[in-house]
Amino acid sequence: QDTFEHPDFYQLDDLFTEEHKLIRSAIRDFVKREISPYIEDWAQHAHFPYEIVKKFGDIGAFGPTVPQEYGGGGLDYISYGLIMQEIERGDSGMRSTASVQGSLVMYPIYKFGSEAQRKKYLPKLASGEWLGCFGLTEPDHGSNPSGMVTNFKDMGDHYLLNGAKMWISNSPRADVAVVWAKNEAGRIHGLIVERGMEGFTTPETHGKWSLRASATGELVFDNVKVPKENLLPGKSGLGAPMMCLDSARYGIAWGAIGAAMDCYDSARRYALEREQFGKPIASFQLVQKKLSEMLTEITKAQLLNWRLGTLMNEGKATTPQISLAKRNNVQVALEIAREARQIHGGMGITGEYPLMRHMMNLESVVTYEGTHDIHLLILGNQITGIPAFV
Ligand code: TGC
Ligand code: FAD
Repeated sequence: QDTFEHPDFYQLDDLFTEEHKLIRSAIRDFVKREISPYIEDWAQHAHFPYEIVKKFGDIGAFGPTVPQEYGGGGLDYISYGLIMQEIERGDSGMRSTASVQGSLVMYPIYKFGSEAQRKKYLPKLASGEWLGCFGLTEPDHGSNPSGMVTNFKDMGDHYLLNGAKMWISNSPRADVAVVWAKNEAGRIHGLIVERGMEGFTTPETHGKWSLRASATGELVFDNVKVPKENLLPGKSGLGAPMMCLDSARYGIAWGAIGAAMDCYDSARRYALEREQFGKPIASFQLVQKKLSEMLTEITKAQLLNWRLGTLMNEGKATTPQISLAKRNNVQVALEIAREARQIHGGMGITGEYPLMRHMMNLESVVTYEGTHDIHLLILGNQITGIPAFV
């Protein structure tokens, strides 16, 4: 029985509009109905529930900030954040499916695509008829995507694409891939690659202990002929994929706190019910310390998210501000998951409770979309003006 209650210690609900609260409750109900009853089983069996894609489309979880004329929700960034928060309360892997589709596939097509590309792809991606993925990371270039070797040559009437991408969420089931590759001059461009193009394969990555309900894989391009109209014309250079990452990292800052809230809620209930030494374990100071620190960190992160959301709405949020929120919120969520796991004692390692799953998922979340340390260096660069990446 999913009886989740979200902590709202600083009455943040007063800052949300009625529409925000309606959206949050619709997604929360969806997660209660369509994800929470099944997620442990999917994760235990490393099963990606493909049918969720269409359901996410129906509930408006794909591309909430994309204008309605292209099938998106036409909503603001607080709504987007709340949607990610509620989905990740269910599972980080499910949020990955939604945030890749919205921020990393629909966003670049909307932002950098031609009108014909927008009309062709966005409505089908928004409805969940098509699933998309985003190929930036390569086997030898993760934190340093500008070193990528995937490349395309101009063959006159088409481009010839070669190379490989690794660790790509949704790839094994994706119909469409937004792929970042270098042209003959070494300039990065985005290309839309479709399943079925000759020489394009998407082998699945097995054996993950994290994001087990999300499908992860490679993208392999062996002389793939990409039609010229599939190049995203609006922007080139590393800045183009980085702009997509700004949007996705923002969603993760909210999502991670959804996972943290789920862990806190479970720990609070368990501590009140579980008795040792003749008393509820919630009566012991050390358990109260853990719960108090969890609530403190969740509250700080909620305030950070809300303010960042208002800056996003005004078009004023900067990359370092987004880095600070992604880095902080994922790290506190990971710590909360570990502490909540301890409060559950031995029960915490089982699938009866969500702790271990959230904890293992968050190990990916702290790594993808820029590792914890890369975000620290983005902040260091902002503070000092000296990039310490190289
Ligand atoms: P740097 O020299 O800083 O910048 C190169 C060019 O890019 C421009 N730029 C941006 N433009 C717009 N928005 C941004 N946020 C931008 N960031 C950079 C910059 O102005 C410059 O332009 P120009 O015209 O001067 O050339 O680049 P760098 O090579 O030194 O790299 C900086 C660094 C390390 C911070 C960056 O590469 C980085 O963030 N690395 C981490 C890689 C990463 O986050 N990968 C994520 C892959 S996708 C993923 O993980 C999806 S998981 C999805 C899920 O399942 O949820
Ligand atoms: P590396 O870059 O090799 O880093 C290894 C370690 O070295 C890290 O601790 C890092 O912080 C540290 N390090 C690297 N450089 C520096 C430096 N300059 N200073 C200090 N420390 C440094 N990518 C996509 O493009 N699309 C996706 O959909 C996608 N989905 C993913 C799903 C999952 C489950 C995972 C695990 C990853 C996914 N990724 C995706 C890739 C992800 O973005 C990369 O894993 C991440 O950017 C880190 O790259 P890497 O794994 O190659 O680690």
